[in-house]
Amino acid sequence: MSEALSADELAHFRHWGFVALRGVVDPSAVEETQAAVRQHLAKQDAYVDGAYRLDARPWTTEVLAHADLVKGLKRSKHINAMITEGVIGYCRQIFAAFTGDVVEEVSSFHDNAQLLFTWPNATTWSIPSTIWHLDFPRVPGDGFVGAQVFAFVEDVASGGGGTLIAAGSHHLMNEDRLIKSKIIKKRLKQKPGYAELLGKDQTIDRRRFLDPFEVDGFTQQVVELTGRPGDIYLTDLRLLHTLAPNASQHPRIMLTKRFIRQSAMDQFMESIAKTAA
Ligand SMILES: O=C(O)CCC(=O)C(=O)O
Ligand SMILES: [Fe+2]
Repeated sequence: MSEALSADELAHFRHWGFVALRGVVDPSAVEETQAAVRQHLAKQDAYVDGAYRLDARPWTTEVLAHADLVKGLKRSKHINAMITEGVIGYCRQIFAAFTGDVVEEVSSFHDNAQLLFTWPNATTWSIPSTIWHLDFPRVPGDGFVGAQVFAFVEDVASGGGGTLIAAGSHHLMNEDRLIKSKIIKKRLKQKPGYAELLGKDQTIDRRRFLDPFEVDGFTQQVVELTGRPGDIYLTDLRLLHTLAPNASQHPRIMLTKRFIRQSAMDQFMESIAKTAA
């Protein structure tokens, strides 16, 4: 069972497109996932005597540094353990708040949660200009398409590779029509703030995007997801987001699952079918 989200938490989600819920995942579920990841890495000599071993792999600054270490966990039910009934309950509350009393069936792209893993791959942390993307198009209707859960399997401190989100971007381009993710990104690039965030100019201080900026009358701000095992973030599936470099001494180990409004999923599938035809 999940506790009721407070009015402040719901208002925060509406305004910024995300809310952090600390320590809400059942510790036994966290332990199950942690144990599965640690055992899997231990088999590859990357977790020894209770600690991750950075010297198990050569240094690289590749974006997906040593992602192969967790490949074998893709279908593990232990990864899904942290998507507890309680966590799903929070998503249902978000759905109810956006869609009225009717909680539409929540569906997801993947049955299993997905592990988000970044081996340390940077000496300094920075906000990238690339790989910013959307997981879902805008669809006709009131705009709401669903929620994404990000959960922490291990500690992720600032600079440690936690996902970066463009908070507030869910307010942009809700035009009661289908707009593909690629087009949304293209249009964002024309807007103040996003032109620089997504642009190639490396001479600017890119930390500036951690401060609020205005686009089309809505406040935007890059937010780095950080937390401890058992913490989660719920995000609006319309948010622009990206991978971050991991400038810490610890692997970044999070997981995610997307919950999609059934009507939005239907519209999305219909658009794909049309494109294919
Ligand atoms: O690895 C990350 O932090 C980004 C993940 C992402 O884009 C997603 O889960 O949709
Ligand atoms: Fe994504």
